[in-house]
Amino acid sequence: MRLQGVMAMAAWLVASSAWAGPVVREAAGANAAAIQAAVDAFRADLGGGNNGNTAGSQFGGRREINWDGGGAGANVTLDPSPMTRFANRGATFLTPGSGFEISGQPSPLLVELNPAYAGLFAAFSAPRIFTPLDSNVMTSVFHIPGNTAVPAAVTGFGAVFTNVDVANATRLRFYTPDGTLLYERAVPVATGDATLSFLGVSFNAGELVGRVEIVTGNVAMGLNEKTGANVVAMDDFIYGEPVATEGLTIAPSSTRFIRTGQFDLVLGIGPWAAPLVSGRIVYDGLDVTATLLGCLRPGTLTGGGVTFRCPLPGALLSPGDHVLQVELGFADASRRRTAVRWTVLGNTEP
Ligand SMILES: [Ca+2]
Repeated sequence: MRLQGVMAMAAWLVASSAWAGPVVREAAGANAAAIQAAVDAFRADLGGGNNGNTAGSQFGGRREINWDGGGAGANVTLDPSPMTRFANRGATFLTPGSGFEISGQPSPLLVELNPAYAGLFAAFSAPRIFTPLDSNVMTSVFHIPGNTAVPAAVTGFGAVFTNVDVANATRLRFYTPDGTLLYERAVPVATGDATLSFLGVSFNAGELVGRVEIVTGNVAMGLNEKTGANVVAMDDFIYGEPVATEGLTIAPSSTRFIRTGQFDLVLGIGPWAAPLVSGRIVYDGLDVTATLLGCLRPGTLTGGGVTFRCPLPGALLSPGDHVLQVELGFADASRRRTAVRWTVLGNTEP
């Protein structure tokens, strides 16, 4: 039985094509119309509707933040880091700076930070925009909507930027749930003032994003723009529905390795409240659940959870990038999902 499982796995490990990679939607230009099609294409890539402020992880769809609550009459809104104002949409924001600002009265486009910013920024969704303060770096971490205690992951993230003048400075960095850099890309430039840029990246081979790092321009807000200095603000955030990663681990974790001998694929599932009713395992975009069920053996109980182990010949992993995602469903309709990205440098020793 186990041998059959390993033989079947040999077929899918070798047959799987290379990592499908990211799906990139990007655009830049003088106004909202210049990026609207890219924004809409990214929403379509994520699939489903906008889940708004609905508590709990929904099946499919996305979340959005346009910063426009309170409308044109709202005053400047300041938040500390971590910023949990949008915890009900499953995202919390961190910065090494002093906090965050959502623009508002007396000057809706951040002009109160520096009078020289008059005419520099534009909103994609009017009237309010967003920035970290005293830093041009921030991070978005994901959790179950309405519950910051349960970490989660998404299938994609995108943001609107305004005044991206300098190439390669403004960037998005996507990290796996276990903390490895999955993908990085610069936001496209639109020369001139009050321009808009959009970058949205989703993943279609099972990759998951536990954290996104955002770099806006090359100086913190408040400084003057001068030769070589580029101040960039943000508008709409759009991201896939956060699904819990809690208590779910895959070993080997995301890493680069040279695989030579036999290795154990180990799935760890922490304690759960309701019976496990479904499971799905995806390798490089292919459903390999049936194959793995023929190989996985229950292992040691760990603090109320359980591990499953499948011994594999290491030579089966072909060189290149590979993604393994595990998703579990429970009788209380909750889900857990996580994924690793393995970069195999070679399958033979010199
Ligand atoms: Ca807005």
